[in-house]
Amino acid sequence: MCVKRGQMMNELCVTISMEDCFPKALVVFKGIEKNLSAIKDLGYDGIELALYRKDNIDVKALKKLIDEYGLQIPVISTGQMFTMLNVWFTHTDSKVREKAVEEFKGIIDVAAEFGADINVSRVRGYIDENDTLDEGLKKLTECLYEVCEYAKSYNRDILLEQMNRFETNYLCSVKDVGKYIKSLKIPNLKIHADLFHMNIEDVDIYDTLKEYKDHIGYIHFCDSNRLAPGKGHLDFYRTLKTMDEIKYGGWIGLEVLPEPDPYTAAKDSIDYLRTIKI
Ligand code: LER
Ligand code: MN
Repeated sequence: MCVKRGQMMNELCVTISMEDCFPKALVVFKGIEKNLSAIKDLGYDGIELALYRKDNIDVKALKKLIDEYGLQIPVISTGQMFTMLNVWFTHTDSKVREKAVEEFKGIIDVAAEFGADINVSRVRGYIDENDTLDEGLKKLTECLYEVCEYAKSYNRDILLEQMNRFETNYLCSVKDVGKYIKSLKIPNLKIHADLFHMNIEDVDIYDTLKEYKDHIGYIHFCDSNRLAPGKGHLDFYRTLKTMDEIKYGGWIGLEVLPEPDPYTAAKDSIDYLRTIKI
């Protein structure tokens, strides 16, 4: 559902994780209960929740809380599985890949409770030096088939995030992820675009969004330096205009550095986006 906000038509969520998450987790807020009130007051429609295991949260208690605040959880992200559990989908050891899939399915169970889709970012891993790109992609594909099939039973999408060359060594651009996803033809596997990575890897942000418009399931927003929109050199007017043209009606997730502090970063982000008239 789209909410009309000025002339911007997308719902906004902000990244958050539990207090005892990976210390360097790229989220705006740490600690769920203590931040929901501020997130609601700032005008966000929901939270993107970063988990690494299904038992990181008490589902019943969180459901009650987010209902009380009238917030939603459109996406659960899983990047910390890589750092906290040391498992990933392109690992050369099949036992580790199996463990990654099993843990990921647990997170899908949680996501289904909230009607959330599930992101695959750092948990996709990197192509090992002993594998060719094709061998690495085959490992990823096997895992994705399994988790997409599992998510299908809940009617949820899997969002495969592009990540720049300094964070992984394959599927770095939206174009790469888009071509790969189109070749697989898994209906509930979508592109998760991230403007920070697109700015580094894609030839043209706007043309690429247009080219892969039918496959984009979610978008991370931040500026060129990972700060709040408006603090770097990305053109958010053109980006939002393009999203309007391609009729992207999905969520935008604010994944910005918590600088100078989480509240200010979240406030600066939403305040700036609201000034843009498309
Ligand atoms: C990391 O750069 C990023 O964009 C995250 O969404 C992935 O964990
Ligand atoms: Mn991202």
